[in-house]
Amino acid sequence: MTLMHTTLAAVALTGLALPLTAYADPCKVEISGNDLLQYDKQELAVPATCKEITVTLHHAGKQPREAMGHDWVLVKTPDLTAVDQAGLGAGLANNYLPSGDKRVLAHTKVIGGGETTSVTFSAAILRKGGDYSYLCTFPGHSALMHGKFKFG
Ligand SMILES: [Cu+2]
Repeated sequence: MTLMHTTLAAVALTGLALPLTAYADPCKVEISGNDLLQYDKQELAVPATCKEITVTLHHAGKQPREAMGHDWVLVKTPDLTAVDQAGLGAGLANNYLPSGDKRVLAHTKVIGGGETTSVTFSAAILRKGGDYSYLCTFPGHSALMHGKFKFG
């Protein structure tokens, strides 16, 4: 009888957990930046089965975007430094990104403390297992603010 009860309880708990995991869409990922030039994640990963990918960037700090702005920019890893350099002269009004630069695969705008933004892009631009990275193009940030983006 006791065993029976335990089994039923386990089934009930499992049943409860399933809908919760079902809601977590693996094609939607989140990352935060703070006032110490840090992202909270060194790596983001989405499965290659995703058709569309959404990245939500949250700025957990308090500094305004003019002083400690952050964005999230997706590039092929070999393009990281060049895109960062090209963005320097573009200015905050252009989110520190050169306009029409094909090396920029996806990007958010630059946000300040307490703000949240997101970008949704087609996964068709990515190759499964390709070498991708993300960075913050605010001047001086990318040395610390970058990470690997894994697709598939
Ligand atoms: Cu930044």
